[in-house]
Amino acid sequence: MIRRTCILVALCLGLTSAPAAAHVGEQGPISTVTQHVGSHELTIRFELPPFAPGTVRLTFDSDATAPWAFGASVVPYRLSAPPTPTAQIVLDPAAPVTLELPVDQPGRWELLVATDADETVRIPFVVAALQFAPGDLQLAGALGGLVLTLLLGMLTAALGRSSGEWLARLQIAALTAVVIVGAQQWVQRSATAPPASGRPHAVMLLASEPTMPQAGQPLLLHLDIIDGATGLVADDIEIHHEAYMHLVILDDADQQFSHIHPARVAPGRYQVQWVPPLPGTYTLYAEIVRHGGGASILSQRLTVAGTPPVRTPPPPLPHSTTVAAGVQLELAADALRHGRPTVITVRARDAAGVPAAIRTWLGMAGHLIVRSADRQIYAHVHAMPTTDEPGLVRFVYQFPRPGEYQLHAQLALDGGVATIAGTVIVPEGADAALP
Ligand SMILES: [Cu+2]
Repeated sequence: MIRRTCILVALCLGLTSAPAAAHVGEQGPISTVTQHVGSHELTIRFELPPFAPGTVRLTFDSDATAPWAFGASVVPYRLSAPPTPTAQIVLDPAAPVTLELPVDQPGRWELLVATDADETVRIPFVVAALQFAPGDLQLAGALGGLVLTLLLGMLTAALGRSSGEWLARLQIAALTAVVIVGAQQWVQRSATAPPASGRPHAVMLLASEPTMPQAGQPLLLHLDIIDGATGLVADDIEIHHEAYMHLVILDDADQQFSHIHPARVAPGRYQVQWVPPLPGTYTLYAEIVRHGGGASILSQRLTVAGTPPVRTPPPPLPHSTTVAAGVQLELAADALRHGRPTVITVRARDAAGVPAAIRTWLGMAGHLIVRSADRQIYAHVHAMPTTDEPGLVRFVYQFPRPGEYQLHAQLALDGGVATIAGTVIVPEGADAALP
């Protein structure tokens, strides 16, 4: 009889079990996004409610060295900005501000950040709906049944009565149901997500204000991301390494390097203010990740009026330089060989020679940009996750072929982000040593 009960319970549960829910690529309940707004880098940490209605907790921080005021509002996706922002924020240097804003319905929303410069940045986020999967209800029902039958058993024992075989059968059935539904839930939740289907290539359109850039004059760069297959704006750019877009700008003379994060101002549209320091031709490398796709780098060229300087690549490795707060950085590489992994290191020491504290920036200890002198090869390398030495950051990169490369390594110190640049010549032959 008991065996029949168990089989019956198992069959009923098997017939009504639900398929595993598909995972959607949202940014998650807690995320951080960094964008350049006006002339400042603004970092916003999102803490989303588990469901709506609820409140979004936002923490703002910036690299501004003077108090900076802006407005913040949350609106349903693509709705216009309210006439006056919901909250006015004044950010003092090194003093993050936390704010809670209500969201009354599930779905897609946007955080609007409005600055004095008449610029509104829009950052989308998704608030989940409160819902139970059929498996959750089954599990709750089975657990409820088990608790009820156990209570009944205790009650009848307390009254000194015999519960008979029927209660034992009920308890076994409830226990069987809990085990089966629990196992189904575990299998469904631990199942790996199906492989991403990928996305067509994207195209980046570049426009500038003014249209004829001048050295030393502020320039507003407009970067539109277009789906390569349909020509529609690509509004599926995901936050990766705490930004929508990592924009690296290098000039042909190998004298200039910028790493900035354009702000999202409309679906598929990003903008950033930048001051070209010198005349000449620059390459803009925009790194993005589309939902369901991997990282891709889109590039564009930009010419700044005037006579370009003579090409002057940074010094050869190993190379040391002193940055903010007297910290000395040293950029070095082990044996340089093409087609094999090379370890590139940055060592940071304070003025007394003590290893300097290295902070996490954009989700990791350091970033390395590698570009070949002929501009055919470009790479964005991330620091190794762990290091056994304080004040040391390691990168591993495999130079694909011999030749000259320029390296720009960046890490965050207590005084801000520091950059060190150097040049390496990767020789012919597999085992050639550092020159
Ligand atoms: Cu970046």
